[in-house]
Amino acid sequence: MKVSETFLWGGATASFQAEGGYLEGGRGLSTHDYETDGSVENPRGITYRLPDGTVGRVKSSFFNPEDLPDGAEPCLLPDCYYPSHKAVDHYHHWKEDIALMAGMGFNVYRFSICWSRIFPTGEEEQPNEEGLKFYENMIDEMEKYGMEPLITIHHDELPIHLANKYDGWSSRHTIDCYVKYCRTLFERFGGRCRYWLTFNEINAVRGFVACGTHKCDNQTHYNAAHNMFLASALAVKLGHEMMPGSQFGAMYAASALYPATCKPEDVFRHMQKRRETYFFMDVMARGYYPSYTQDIFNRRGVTLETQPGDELILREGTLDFISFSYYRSNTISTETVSNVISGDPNPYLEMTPWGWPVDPVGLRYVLNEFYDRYQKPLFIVENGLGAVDQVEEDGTVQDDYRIAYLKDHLKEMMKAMNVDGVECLGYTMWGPMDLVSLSTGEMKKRYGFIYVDVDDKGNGTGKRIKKKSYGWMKEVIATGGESLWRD
Ligand code: BGP
Repeated sequence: MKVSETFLWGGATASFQAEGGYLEGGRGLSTHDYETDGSVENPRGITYRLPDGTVGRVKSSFFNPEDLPDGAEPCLLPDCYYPSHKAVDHYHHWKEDIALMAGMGFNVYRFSICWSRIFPTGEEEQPNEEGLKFYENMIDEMEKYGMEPLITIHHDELPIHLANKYDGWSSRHTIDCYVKYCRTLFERFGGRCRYWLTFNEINAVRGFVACGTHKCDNQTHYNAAHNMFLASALAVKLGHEMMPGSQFGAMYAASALYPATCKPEDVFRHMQKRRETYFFMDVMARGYYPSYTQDIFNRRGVTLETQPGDELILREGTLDFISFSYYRSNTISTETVSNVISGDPNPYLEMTPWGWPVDPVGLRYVLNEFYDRYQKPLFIVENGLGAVDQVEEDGTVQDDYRIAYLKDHLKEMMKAMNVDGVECLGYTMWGPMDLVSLSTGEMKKRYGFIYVDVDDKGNGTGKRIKKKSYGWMKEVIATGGESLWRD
């Protein structure tokens, strides 16, 4: 089996997990800049992170000046490490990182633009030229290697000013600021970027850092989601007008969902859970709220705040393709209390060190399910294994476990394309160079083909080292995936 020559092979990153340089180039502060590594307790006891027992959990976030101890300045707490401030310093290493990616044969690089680099508070009339130039330089460099950009406009972060002043996506004002931001990006990069993602993991984002909302209840969450749907639809419409031929997707956190047993109640519960999570993509891909919406809102006590004209906006800005992240599957029963992202274990599957079930067949399953459901091209924009890597005495990193994970997943992707007839535009592996974990803020949860010498507290040289998987992936790309089937 082989993929076509136009298939897009690459990697994906997010600005707050890779860039650092949080006070450089005229950048404003963003919601993630307030996340600590958990060494200081939040006086309100607010926790955004993973449940107890998760390795390396980050415990607290100072997101609001009133949460800070007396006299302390946001982002300047002594003895406290903020992972996004430095991350893996992609802000200064971008040339080297792009060259390393090109060395593997990537023809696409998915990265997110940091909104507060372009509009430091979100409300300026004019964009920050230094911020635009930073991304323009990256795109220039990528073009030299024949690597095209896949831009995530909003990857789980927004200017802190919009969060604190307007409660982020709770407010319709944030929609206007987002559309202005999009217009600026389309004007500047329009001719050079075919593929755009309006939002990252739309079904999983909620709460302060991702949505800028100070409350996390269902009412706030669904209202914020509605505003994001409108913002996405307006961006798609504007993008199509300004950039003929451009293609828009939004990103969905996919996990294959299975009923835990064949007990009819478990199967029915599983169907409800699927709808709760598909809901987000259904609205954005089809342009209207699905018939089962009211059932979800009734069960969750939500009354959506809409305005006349919203329906038309949603209808006019539907997505061109469906992109998603895939890391794991999940089982659902009437006993399931956790959400579908942090989910229940599956006795048939092994887990990663961070407790995520490894399920390559689940990738083929979701590819088929999405294609059946939406009949639009798909794009796998995140997949990979977070693992602890060891630099050997000879300076190598022997990450055979990562090779095994990727090999199994890529083979299932190819089966979905070649056997099942699914149209898949490309595959961007999460974190081609190691970066900060979203869920735990750690560096030791590494995904990359390229090791980055930075530890959980930001110490290290920042040196990049090719892991064993680097050469392996290069071969996969060069052979269009044929090498996966050799043995
Ligand atoms: C997705 C996010 C990414 C990324 C990835 C891996 O949810 O879109 O930003 O981080 O998950 O998750 P983690 O970093 O928690 O291992």
